[in-house]
Amino acid sequence: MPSNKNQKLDAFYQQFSGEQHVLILINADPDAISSAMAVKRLLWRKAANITIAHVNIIKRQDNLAMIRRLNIKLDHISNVETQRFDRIVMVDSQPVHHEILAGFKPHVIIDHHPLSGAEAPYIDIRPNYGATASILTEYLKSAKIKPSTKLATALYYGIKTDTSNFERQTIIEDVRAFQYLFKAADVQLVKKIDQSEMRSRDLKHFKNAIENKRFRKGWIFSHLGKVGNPDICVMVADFFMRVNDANWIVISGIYGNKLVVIFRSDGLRRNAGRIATKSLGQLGSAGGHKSMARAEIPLVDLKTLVDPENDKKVQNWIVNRIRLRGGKN
Ligand SMILES: [Mn+2]
Repeated sequence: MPSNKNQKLDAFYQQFSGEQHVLILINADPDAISSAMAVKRLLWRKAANITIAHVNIIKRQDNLAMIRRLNIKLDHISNVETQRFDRIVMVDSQPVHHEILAGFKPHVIIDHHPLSGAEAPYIDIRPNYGATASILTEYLKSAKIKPSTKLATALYYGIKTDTSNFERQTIIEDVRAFQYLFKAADVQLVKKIDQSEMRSRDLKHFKNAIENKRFRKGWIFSHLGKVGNPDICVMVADFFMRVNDANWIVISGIYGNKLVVIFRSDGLRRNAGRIATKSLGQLGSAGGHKSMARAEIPLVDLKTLVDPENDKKVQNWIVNRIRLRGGKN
């Protein structure tokens, strides 16, 4: 594989010709979506048409917000006639990463996950990069393509999420790509997308959480009752962490046939993972680390101790259980 950036771009372009139908396959997340958009831009006027298809079901509200607000055209693989394509491109994934992807023989793979033995006429895998979007930003630069606001915003968000704001595996190339995109990206829109984790119907849980909370000596407990998605417990817990004099947050909810309990702490005093394990570990699964933990208890087991239908009793039961067994005083 050529090492020089322009040689790489040439070798990439050699895989395509003007009359081809190109299918870009992704496991959709912001890095994969934005990388696919960049490939589509690189192939503009260099292929007959280009379709981006995702193999996963997109559930995360922020990912859905990205697609909606940036007006990105994606199709689920089940709605795509895959036989009509001459060229398959995989970005941010390799065939072994997903059973649907495994059914394809890609002509091009561009990724930052460790090399899995994947083969293709053109492969560019850089496992030290924090995001595939950083790699594709370099391709755009080599091709002297100035990204549109939409593309720059998507790539910027891709790098931001995959590196978790540069808290995860990152190299200087990621920082450089990020800096380059910053000039063209709509940073305000990125902020809006990033914060679009909630649906309007989730708001009632916040209202109940605030009204029913027990707040004493830096501890906030709140049981949300039945929830349509356990993520709402995490969102409420993270929200309460913003309360200046709260050191410990314990938010619970009933999801399906389980009680889910989310722990958050400032991580300075006792260990959240240990408190979760000591207080609830015998009843189900529990664990975590210093500042974050989670426990899940099957309702069949909970029923022998407290009535799961009675939200007030469940909240009191959790408070007492943590006070007696978790070491809270
Ligand atoms: Mn990625």
